[in-house]
Amino acid sequence: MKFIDIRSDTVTRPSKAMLEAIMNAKLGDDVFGEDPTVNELQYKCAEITGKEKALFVSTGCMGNQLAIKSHTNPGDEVICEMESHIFNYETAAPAVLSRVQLMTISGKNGVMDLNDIKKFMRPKDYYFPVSRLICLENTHNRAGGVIQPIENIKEISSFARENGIKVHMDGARIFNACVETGISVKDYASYTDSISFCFSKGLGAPVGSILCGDADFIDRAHKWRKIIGGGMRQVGILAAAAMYALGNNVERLKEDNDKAKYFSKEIALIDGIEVSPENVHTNIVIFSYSKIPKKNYIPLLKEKGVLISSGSYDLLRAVFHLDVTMEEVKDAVKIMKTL
Ligand code: TLP
Repeated sequence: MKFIDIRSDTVTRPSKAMLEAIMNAKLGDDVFGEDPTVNELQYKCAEITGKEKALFVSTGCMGNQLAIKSHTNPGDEVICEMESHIFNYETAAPAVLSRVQLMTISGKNGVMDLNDIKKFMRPKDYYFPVSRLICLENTHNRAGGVIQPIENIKEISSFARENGIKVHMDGARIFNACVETGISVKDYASYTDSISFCFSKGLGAPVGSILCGDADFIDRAHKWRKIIGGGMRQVGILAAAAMYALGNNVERLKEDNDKAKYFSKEIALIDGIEVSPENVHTNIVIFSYSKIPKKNYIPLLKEKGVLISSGSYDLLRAVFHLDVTMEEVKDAVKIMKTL
């Protein structure tokens, strides 16, 4: 059976054209800094984000964790949103790798209020940890692909700058926000000290993420990447897929956002489904279903050929990407309506 797989935008397979780009990649040993395709990708991403340097990393988690490691000292505190990926899905890596403490702030639909950040900032006294870094997630995964409002980012950023605090943006799906708002990655990144984004989600590459920031920061991250065993050799084969993705798969993300919006409006009509189509900004739909418990509903849909994922708590999640057509989205809706 061919499944309609809307568990995540990480499930995409490289297209034929992407595989050709991989086949034709010029390669070298990246631990010696000699892989021309990796170097090209890193230059390009530094340019896209308006940062001095970029570092190709294997995963979004690695990008976030190297950012935390390179911005902080052990014993510091890192402010992030309660539902953020860094807090929920990165296996307590900030505690393990950076030996920092996370201060989580409950946002509204994933968006932290500056007043809350101010409230939870540590006063400067020796018995408090140092509030060192604020992490923003754009788009916000568990909130359902919510775009961080630019005004809010600006406010948080200027407060952080006034107080000597660094800002990192987990921009795993930043391009899904850009195609929707018309705001460039460079604009978003101008309010942050570092930004990471993924090639292996909506952009359709099989592996890879990038971390961007100033030269000193990236040099530190480079060293830490080696320490944790993330130095890769002829990794231009992956960088080539990422280059292809940047050249061909950015603008089309709008289609994925549109599929999610269509899906949310249609399933909103199903008795028992609770979803807020007005909160579907990009390619993720978070919803709940009161008629069938989630532990039964997910396998039941699978039997009918639709794969969705479990969201947080009692919630369900569907994510739209380049390997699911609008026809398949319509079919998924039909199946859900008949159930
Ligand atoms: N998200 C995955 C799962 O880990 C939940 C998904 O299916 O959505 N930041 C954000 C906002 C993410 O959503 C993810 C992955 C990451 C970082 C980590 O990326 P990877 O999986 O490449 O380490």
